[in-house]
Order: sequence, then C-alpha cells, then structure tokens
Amino acid sequence: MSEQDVARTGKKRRQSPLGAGTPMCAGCGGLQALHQIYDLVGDKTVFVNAAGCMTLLSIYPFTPFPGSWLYTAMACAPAGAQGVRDALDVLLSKGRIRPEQDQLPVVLTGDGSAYGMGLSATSAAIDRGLDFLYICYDNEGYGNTGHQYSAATPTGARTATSRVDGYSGVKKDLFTIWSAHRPAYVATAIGTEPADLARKVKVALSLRGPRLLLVLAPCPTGWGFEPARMVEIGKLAVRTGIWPLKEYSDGIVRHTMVPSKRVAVEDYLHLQGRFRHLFVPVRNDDKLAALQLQVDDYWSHID
Ligand SMILES: Cc1ncc(C[n+]2csc(CCOP(=O)(O)OP(=O)(O)O)c2C)c(N)n1
Ligand code: SF4
Ligand SMILES: [Mg+2]
Repeated sequence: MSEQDVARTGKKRRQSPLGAGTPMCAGCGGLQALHQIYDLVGDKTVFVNAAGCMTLLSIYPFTPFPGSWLYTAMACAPAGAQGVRDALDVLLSKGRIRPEQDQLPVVLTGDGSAYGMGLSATSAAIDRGLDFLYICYDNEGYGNTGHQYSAATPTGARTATSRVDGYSGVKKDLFTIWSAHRPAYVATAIGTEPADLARKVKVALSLRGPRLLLVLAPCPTGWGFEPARMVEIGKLAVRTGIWPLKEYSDGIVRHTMVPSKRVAVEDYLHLQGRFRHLFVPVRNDDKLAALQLQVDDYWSHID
C-alpha cells in the first residue's frame, strides 16, 4: 500500500517485519525465503549481516526486525556472531539477562560472503563449535554491486564480469565444504518449496552448534527474468535437479525431495537472460549437453 493509499483510505499498512516498503527488487527469491524463515526463527535473534542486498533491510538506526541487527564487513560476519554470542554469555553469567531473554546469533549473508570472502571466518567459527545459525541466500553472484560472478555462479551464466560465453568456472559445493566440518546441521532449501524449508528451519532451531541454511535465491535483476516468473524458476531449479534439496546431520546426507522425473535443464536455462547466449543467435548444443551432463552426473551418484 503506497503513502497515497494510506492517506486516501485511512487504512493501516500491513504490519510485517519485512513487509511493504522494503527497498528490494520485486520478485526477490531471497526475500521470499527470508520471510518464511523469519516467521519461524522469530524476534529473539541478533542478525549479523555482511554487505549485500539484504543490508538494505536496515538503514541505521532502523531495522524492520524487532530483534537486533549488526552490520559487518563481508569477510567477518561469523566473527561478529562469535562476539554477540560471547557478549550474551557474559550477560547471562552475570545475571544481567535471564535465560529466557537469551538470543540466537543469526548470520545473514549472500553467496559472495558465504562461498568466498567470509569462508575462512566461517570455517573457524564452525571449528570453535559456535552456537549460531547461518542463512545464506544464494543469488549466484555479487548482486548488490551489479551481479559480478562469485564462487557460486553456475557454469555458463553471464554476469557483469563474465560477458561473452558466460562464467567458465564451476559452482563451488558449499554444502559439502560445510558438511566436511561436521557441524550440527547443513541444509539446502528454496523459498518456492515452503514446506521443505519450514521443516529444515525447525530442525535447525532444535539443534545447537553451527547450522547452515543454504537457500537458492532466484534473482530477477541479476538472472534476467520477469519478477512474476520467480516461483516458476524456483520450482524448475528443483524439478530439473539443478538445486538438490538435501540435509546433513550426524555424518549422514539425505535428499529431502528427489524429482521423480527430472525436467530438462534447458527448460530452466532458457527462461533466464543470463543464459540467453546459449540459445540465440545460434543454439549451443554442445554447451547445453554439457550442462545437462553435470546435473545427470550428480544424480547418478544418488540412490
Ligand atoms: C571487502 C569488500 N569488497 C567489496 C565490497 C563491495 N560489496 C558490497 S555488497 C557486495 C556484493 C556482495 O555479494 P553477495 O554476498 O553475494 O550478496 P548480494 O549482493 O548478492 O546480496 C560487494 C562486492 C565490500 N563491501 N567489501
Ligand atoms: S538483486 Fe536479486 S537478490 Fe538482490 S534484492 Fe534484487 S532480486 Fe533480490
Ligand atoms: Mg549474491
């Protein structure tokens, strides 16, 4: 509801911590997922955010979250979460806050921090067994600065820094990197599969120690599609098998949604401007087959 609508109708604006008025793109898959996660995580949280699109959710001294918000440099959000945890522990030990007033440090970063700049600080925090939740919304590029490639960019995607044939690297496997540290919990998720996401948030909240929710964030602005197609694209990411939904705990990896008949990868690619060069002016059959093979190869190792 716009300012004019509020003045004209006298109706109140819908009250949601992440509601209307957030300065984010329409159809943002990251924001959609964060809405759902926040509904379950609640306000006894201290968000520790590294620079990225979601930083726009907090403009000093205001934040839409009833809890607290701490902004850090890209490389050090998990170190910030350690400071928050330590401070809360001191307050608890001195009786300055009661146990029921304790809060959960929640790191919130994009893939640029999670897969790259902040990975060292993350690894160290997991090694220390820090009791925190890490939410990474993965829009597969440095979105906030114009969508340059990151270590999460998929092969072949055009970005601001990989223009002609698209990104020549391979998307880093952050799920496995986290799991190799043997933390309490690691899960991939997406906002367009809300039941799967909600269950994983609840599992994460029931545990202590380092926990990661790695959420694919379809990004109309960086990926080049109409905001209205965000849900369709998110669902195709799962149905093609490009974004496997899975979780890790106690040394075991489980797939939580296995597509019964996988849709062709190109059905997902051709909806996005970042892959348009694979279809026009000339269809690149070799590259499309190679991208399909990457996905087939992954699933050939899953029972
Ligand atoms: C060390 C450092 N380098 C560069 C920047 C500029 N910068 C701000 S946000 C951003 C993009 C972050 O990408 P990502 O973590 O994927 O989040 P997104 O913007 O996609 O939400 C960059 C490069 C910075 N803040 N700090
Ligand atoms: S650039 Fe992408 S991730 Fe960032 S706010 Fe816009 S849609 Fe969301
Ligand atoms: Mg990003």
